[in-house]
Amino acid sequence: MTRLAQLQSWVDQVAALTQCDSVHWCTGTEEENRELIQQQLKTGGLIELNQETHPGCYLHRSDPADVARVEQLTFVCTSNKEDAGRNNNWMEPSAARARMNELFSGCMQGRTLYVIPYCMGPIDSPLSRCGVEITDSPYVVVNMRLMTRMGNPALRRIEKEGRFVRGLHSIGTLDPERRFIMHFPESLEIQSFGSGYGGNALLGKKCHALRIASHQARSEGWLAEHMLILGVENPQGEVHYIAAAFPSACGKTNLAMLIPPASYPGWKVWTIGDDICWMRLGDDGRFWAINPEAGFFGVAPGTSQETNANAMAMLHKDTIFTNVGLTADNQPWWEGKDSNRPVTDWQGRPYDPSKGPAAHPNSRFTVSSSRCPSYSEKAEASEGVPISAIIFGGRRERLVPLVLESKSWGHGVLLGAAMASETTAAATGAVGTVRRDPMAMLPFCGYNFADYWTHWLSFGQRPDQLPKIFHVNWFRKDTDHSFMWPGFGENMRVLDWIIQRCSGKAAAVETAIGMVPDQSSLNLEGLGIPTATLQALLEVNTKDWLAEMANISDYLDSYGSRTPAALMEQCHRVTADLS
Ligand code: OXD
Ligand code: MN
Repeated sequence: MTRLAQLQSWVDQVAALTQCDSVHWCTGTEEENRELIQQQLKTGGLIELNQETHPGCYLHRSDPADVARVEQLTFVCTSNKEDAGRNNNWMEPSAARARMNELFSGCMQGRTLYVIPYCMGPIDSPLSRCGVEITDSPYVVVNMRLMTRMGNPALRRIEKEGRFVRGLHSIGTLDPERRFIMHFPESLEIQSFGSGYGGNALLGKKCHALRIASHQARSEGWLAEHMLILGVENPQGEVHYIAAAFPSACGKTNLAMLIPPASYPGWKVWTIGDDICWMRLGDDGRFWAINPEAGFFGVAPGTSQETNANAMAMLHKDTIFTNVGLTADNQPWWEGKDSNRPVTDWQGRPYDPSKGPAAHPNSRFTVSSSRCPSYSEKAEASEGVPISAIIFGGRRERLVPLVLESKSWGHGVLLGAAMASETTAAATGAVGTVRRDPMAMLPFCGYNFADYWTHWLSFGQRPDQLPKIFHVNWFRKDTDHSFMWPGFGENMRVLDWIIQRCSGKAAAVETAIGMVPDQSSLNLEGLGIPTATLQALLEVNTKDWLAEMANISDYLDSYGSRTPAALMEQCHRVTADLS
């Protein structure tokens, strides 16, 4: 129940349409959470894990055909098709509504309808935005409680503001043929049917905090980005905040929780967020950023003591695992975790390596941010944190140097717009093919990319205080297909160079595609990396880059007349400098 008439009447309307058995308004309390977990243990929606080693931890096994985001079934429904852009699937809003109404009609018979009021961002922050998700999935409720500030405090803010994103979700019958994720950014609405997978079902995350929020951010003059936020503290206690965009499953969570190597005594990395960043220009001309989420929905495979000790420390308590394997003593297990042996795979079958991995490659953990040892108290600050540097990055086996600094804001926007990466298991479809993924927002930008680049360029007016923009590539391989850069904690060396560049300290060499480290300015102490490898990591191959720039130019041009001329000019300038 709420005293906000528009919210109450929407809930009543949805209850009538879906013919649910009962309506439950989520309060977000411990007691409610316990009850929902007990109920799912009874129905099999959750499986209890070893409570001695993993108190408060549970496993969810999804339908085997519902394990990732479905980009081909995700739509942005703007009244004008051009406003959605060729980066989105589009459906005319009234046609989309009619289609969804049919699917939602009677779909909650025999089920409880849960109303989840939530706030994206600290509850008292002017940068935060609220939403209400209606769902018939108790798994969604317990995950939303970890991922957002959910329940009574959010409802109070919604009642005060009177404005909220309306998200309607039903798992339906989980039939892939009857599955759609629809966004109506002009009316701040989301409708998702037929999937229980995180990115399709936890509507606060990709649907609200990226697709709807990016659209809203453009009209209100801010940015909603697919970026982690971290703080690097030096031994003098100064902290620089960095926001970094990488496509899904390229190590954002690991970078956000980086532990500096032994060669950085007294340094510390603080985690603000691992996936989404909302930022706006402050009166001081700097970007101030918040993490709209309150939890991590991280990829499990590959997470280990060596790759992410902070994550490992938070995953033995109060965590929901989705689609991981199990050991004989009922502990969660995934490829790369440790030397334990799984006995059951993610589908609950006896583990048989010839049938594939024990954990699904996109298996996940959901856990509250507060459980992370490196979580920064600044993540709760209503004003956010000031951003010194923005990093773009992709997974590229060849061509792209380890690190590159843009020559200007406009050039930095080009670095972001030209991003490309080899695809991963976070979305359905082929894995390992290179695709352009501007600002890592290809699956998430809620409007035409050409307008989005114009919006990014519009901030370039007061360049003195803006963050510097960089591009990194941790994933270069040599001719033997071995990684050339050690990655993980050693990425601290690149962060160090970036921060030094922001403070005007480290040296750099100017190339046509941007500034690269002078070989002596990158701290390689104790790394034992051969000089030839370092040279290869920083090399700019003119012939290959001319081909890359031609490809980038065609890509940007493919967005038609809305592509900003200033961006094409940046592209032509780099090409001319290479020639
Ligand atoms: C995610 C994704 O789940 O990007 O964060 O797919
Ligand atoms: Mn993501």
